[in-house]
Amino acid sequence: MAASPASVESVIRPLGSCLTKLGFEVYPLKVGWYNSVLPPSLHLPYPDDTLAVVVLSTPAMFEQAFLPFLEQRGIQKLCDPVDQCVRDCVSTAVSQVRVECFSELKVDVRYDYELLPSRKPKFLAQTAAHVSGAAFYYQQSDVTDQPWAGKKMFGVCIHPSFGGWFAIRALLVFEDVTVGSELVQPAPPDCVPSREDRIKLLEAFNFRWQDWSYRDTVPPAQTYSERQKEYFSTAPALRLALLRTWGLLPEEEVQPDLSPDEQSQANGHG
Ligand code: B12
Repeated sequence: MAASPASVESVIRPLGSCLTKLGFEVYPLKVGWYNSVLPPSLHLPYPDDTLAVVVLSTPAMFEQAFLPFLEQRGIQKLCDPVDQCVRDCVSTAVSQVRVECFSELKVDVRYDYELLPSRKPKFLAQTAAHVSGAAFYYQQSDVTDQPWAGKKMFGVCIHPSFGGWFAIRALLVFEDVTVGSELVQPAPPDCVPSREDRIKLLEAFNFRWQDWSYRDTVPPAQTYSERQKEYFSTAPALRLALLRTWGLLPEEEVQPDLSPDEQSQANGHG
């Protein structure tokens, strides 16, 4: 393989400095950490020592990035507004890395809502968060002597500072950046160590996710603001109307510019 054009530090520093002030967090990982827990059909098609970065949105993203984005940029009507904002922030940050680091840097950016032609997610966000050390992924298999008798329970990541008040937005693979021994895999903090609490968490996430209670599994340093809660508990189809009632979406700024691909990207994940 050709020599790396950039070091881990030279990528992470500009990426972090752009995204942190907008309410995101970035965590580096090696592709091999991710691939080693997944079947080949879900592997990222890069060598194990390739640098990747997982991007999380914290509660502050809504006020620090999303509301200003609505005021400063026109949004496309049928494309999810938060997804548009995240794309804008991530693209700007990647451009900054290219400016500071290496203009030809190849970056494969994968968003949480994107699917492969096989209809599988482009990356498994929770697995990426766990292997990078960002947030422990509590899965059904992490509960001994399960009470659910054959039922499939979806797993959930818990962040040590924000509990469940965050989302996993993107995975960036820096295709030509090779990581050496300077990056040691951190274990994600196990904030829900007991069997009883893990059962409560998985039941809250699977049976009552709309009441937000799973998000308070650990005392959070910050939660979503009332405005952000109202936004994410509004059905996606009604969110533009809500933004208009807040005076954040003047009619004339809405651009009805839709490709079928963009239309299919709308989702409700907050
Ligand atoms: C499809 C999807 C859904 C579907 C199906 C859910 C599911 N988990 O399959 C539906 C529509 C039901 C759904 C609902 C919700 N979702 Co959803 N969803 C997704 C999405 C897009 C893909 C998940 C997926 O298909 N995974 C595939 C399955 C097979 O993966 P898996 O079960 O993890 O299995 C793998 C691991 O076990 C791994 N593995 C094996 N061994 C080991 C060992 C270790 C150590 C590790 C780490 C991994 C590992 O291998 C398996 C694959 O072979 C993700 C975003 C993304 N791109 O990942 C969001 C995501 C999981 N959803 C999320 C949320 C919040 C929700 C909702 C609360 C909705 C909302 N409004 O926010 C609800 C709640 C769930 C419920 N009670 O219904 C968040 C979860 C955040 C968190 N804290 O964990 C995510 C990550 C989106 C985000 N942007 O943050 N969702």
